[in-house]
Parts: sequence; C-alpha cells; structure tokens
Amino acid sequence: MHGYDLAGKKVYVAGHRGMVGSAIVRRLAQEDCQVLTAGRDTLDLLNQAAVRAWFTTERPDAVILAAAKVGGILANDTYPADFLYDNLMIEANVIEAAHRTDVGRLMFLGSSCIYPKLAPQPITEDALLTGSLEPTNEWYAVAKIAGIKLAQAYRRQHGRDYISVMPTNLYGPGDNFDLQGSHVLPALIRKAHEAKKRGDTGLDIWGTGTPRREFLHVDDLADACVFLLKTYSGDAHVNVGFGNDVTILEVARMVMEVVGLVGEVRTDPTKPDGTPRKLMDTSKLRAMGWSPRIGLRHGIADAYRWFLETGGMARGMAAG
Ligand code: GFB
Repeated sequence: MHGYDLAGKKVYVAGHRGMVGSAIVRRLAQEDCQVLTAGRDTLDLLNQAAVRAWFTTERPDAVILAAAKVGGILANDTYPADFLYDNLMIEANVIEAAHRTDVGRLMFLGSSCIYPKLAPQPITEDALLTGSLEPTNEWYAVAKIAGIKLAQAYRRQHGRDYISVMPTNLYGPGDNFDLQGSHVLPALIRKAHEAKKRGDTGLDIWGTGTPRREFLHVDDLADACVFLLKTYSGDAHVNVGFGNDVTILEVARMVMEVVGLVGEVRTDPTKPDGTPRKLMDTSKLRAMGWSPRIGLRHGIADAYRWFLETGGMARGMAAG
C-alpha cells in the first residue's frame, strides 16, 4: 500500500466553503496536519496569476481540489459555458500552480457524470470515454474528464503523485438549497419543508420520478478522500459511491417521511429526467479497505437538521 504521511504537512483544501471542501476540512481536523484555505475574496481560482502567486507564497505540501462550479440538472443545462469554462480554469490553474511550486501530492475531485449516459451498471472506472455523455451535463462532465487527464498528464510527464477521485451524487450539511440551482435531495428537503409549513399535502418533483440515483453523505466522501490521500497512488481514478441506488420517487417519499409531510408525490414530465441511472461500481475502493457508514435515511435526517439550523444559507464553491 502506498503511504502518504499527513503528519506535519500543509494541506491546501481548495473550495473549503462548499459542501465537499468544508466536510474535508472537518475530517482533516482529525489528522496531524495543517489545513490551508483561501476564500474567494482573497484568491480567485479563475485568475491564473493570482493562483500562482498564492502557491508561491503559501507553499502547500499537498492539495485537495474540491473547488468547482456545481449545480443540479437545471443549472447544468442552463449555464453550459459557465460549467465548462469555470471548471477548466480552476483545474488548470490549480494543477499547474501546484506543479510549478513543487507540490508533491494532489487529489482532484470529479463526478460520476464523467461516464457515458448508457454505461453498463454498476459503472466501473474503465467505462470512462467509452460512449456519449448525458446531454444535460456534458459540459461539466467534459471539464471533469479534462481534470482527470490533467492529473494523469502531470503524473506521466513530470512524475507528480497526483490522483483523481470520482464521487457519486452527494448530499449533506453545507449543500446548496436554492431550488433553481441545487441537486435533487436539497431541493426536495426544502420543498417538503415549505409545503408542510404552508399546511399543504403532497410533494412536487421534476421529471417522471423513475431515474435511479446513488446518494453518498458528504462526511463519508470526506473520509474516503482522506483515506485515499494517505493510501492510494495511481494513474487510474477511483470511484467513491454508496453501493446501491434508489428511484427519485423513493427518495421523495423518504424525504417526506423525514420532514413529516403527508400526501402523494406529484411528477412533472415536462422537466428533464437526465441520465436513467448512474450507480458506481466501488469494488476497487472496497478492496482497498474503505466503505461508507451513513445510510440514506439517517443522512437525509442529518441534512434536514442542518437545513433547519441554518436555513440552508451557507454556500461557496464545492465539488460534486
Ligand atoms: O440531482 P439532480 O439535479 O442531478 O437531479 P443529476 C436528479 C434527478 O432528480 C433528475 C430529479 O431526474 C431530476 O429530474 N428531480 C426531481 C429533481 N425533482 C427535482 C428537483 O426539485 N430538483 C432537482 N435538481 N432535481 C447532476 C449533474 O445530474 O448530478 C451534475 O447535472 C452532477 O453535473 C450531479 O454530476 C452529481 O443527478 O441528474
């Protein structure tokens, strides 16, 4: 097993205000390392010169690249240029600056949408680039595929120990609860909560409710990232998933139970379904000795608790 000792290291978490980055910062608090962060006000990751200058001054030993422009199916479909350009720039700027300042270890976070729309399920790592992408998020997917390739290219050309991790659909504290921009789980939590407050019954969802999705709590993802940072080195990216999936109808009913909203789930087939299914094959990661701990119902309750405490207002840049 590859061993990367975090003790005494300066670890830069890019995207620490987002759901993923903030979970990674929480998890790194258990390690004997120094965590570096830089808010958007001090470091604009779209600005190449600023990124290079920051790395030259701060000199991290390791980088976890959890900064990205992210969003749900509608945001991806509506802002293709932003999703492609912002993500390409962030990845290219951070990875090149890391290399130039001799950062020995870097982890790039991608997404399960890098895989072909109709990939055989569960999706193994080697399904990458074997077929056409899901059109609602191909822009984001192309940027994330470029990130994997950047990490591989610096590994090949410069001998850098840079790796990539592909999480499935994520949720949890720190999520984006904005109905136009969010992923399905936070959207359903907010809608169910507001419907209950109004005294309504039933929950309105987008699409047919038949697509299947795999959901992983962000604290499980953060734990997997630290595990892989300490133990994995290789050209190939690693899937991080929960191991099973549910239909959107099923997840809607679960959210209603957690929130305490009664009534039927009402579908809206005029809204996009996206890819029919994207369950990841996580046998590679499980064989290394890691598996998730937070079940979906418990995880939804945790996300709802955070939503009630904060009003769902904390938001920065996150991976996913
Ligand atoms: O989570 P989501 O936006 O993204 O949608 P994807 C998942 C499914 O939930 C789709 C349905 O079939 C949606 O139609 N859905 C039902 C809803 N009700 C709602 C709702 O109120 N809001 C939302 N957002 N969806 C994203 C990609 O795809 O997954 C990103 O666009 C990224 O690039 C992310 O990869 C993980 O799972 O379809």
